[in-house]
Amino acid sequence: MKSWFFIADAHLSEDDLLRQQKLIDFLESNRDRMSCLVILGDLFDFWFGFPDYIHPPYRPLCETLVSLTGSGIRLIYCEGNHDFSMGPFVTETLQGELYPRFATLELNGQRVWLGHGDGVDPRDLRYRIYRALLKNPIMYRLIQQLGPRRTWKIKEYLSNRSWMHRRQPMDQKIPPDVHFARERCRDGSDVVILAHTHRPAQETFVYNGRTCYYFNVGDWVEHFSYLSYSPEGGFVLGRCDAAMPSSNLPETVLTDSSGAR
Ligand SMILES: [Mn+2]
Repeated sequence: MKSWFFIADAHLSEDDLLRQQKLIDFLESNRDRMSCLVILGDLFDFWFGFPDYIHPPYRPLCETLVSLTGSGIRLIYCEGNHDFSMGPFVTETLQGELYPRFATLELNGQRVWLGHGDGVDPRDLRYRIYRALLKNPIMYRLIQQLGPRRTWKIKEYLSNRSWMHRRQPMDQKIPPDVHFARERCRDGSDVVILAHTHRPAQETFVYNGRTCYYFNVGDWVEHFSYLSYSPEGGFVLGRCDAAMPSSNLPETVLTDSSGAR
């Protein structure tokens, strides 16, 4: 039986050609045993969807994704906090399924809750306001008017705002993402899969004799981690150990390991 693969938070930008190639190599090397690819947001450091426009530095990975779905692999994309208006790019160009907030689906009899994992802390009011202001149809229409060139210029401004990089406080007994996952399990989910913290993680809870799991898929900035699922092997967190493709291009790796982006 083929496997599901879950990845997130590559935050690829114009300078990250080697990391982009490493992700392409990873996807290609697993293509034959992949039935579904789930991307839990922030694949690129900034995305705003324009009709028929793909930011040129992002094209190699986009071509790989098109080729995966073209060969019958299912693609699911949950938007992250760096993804805006992904609509037709995911559903038409990539032929995938888009979930702007979260997805629930059935996987081999288990109820799975999927989401990027931003906004899991109900006390983070500043982030909630930012999200409501930026991620809405009126703002999307205004940005559409600007066109790709001007929008990518303001990207630098946006991605340097602190609220784009809300960090999870580490001093809490139970981190907000774990607390959130436990609540979803209490609501009936068997498995909760998030990203956004950039830290691969795994927790097991038991509710009324029902064993529930929380996985954080980690990132492709520092950990090069992923989650896979097969009916025989269940859920397994993994890391891509392949070396970065060699090139004369300077390598740009973001090194912030302290929290979410
Ligand atoms: Mn994020």
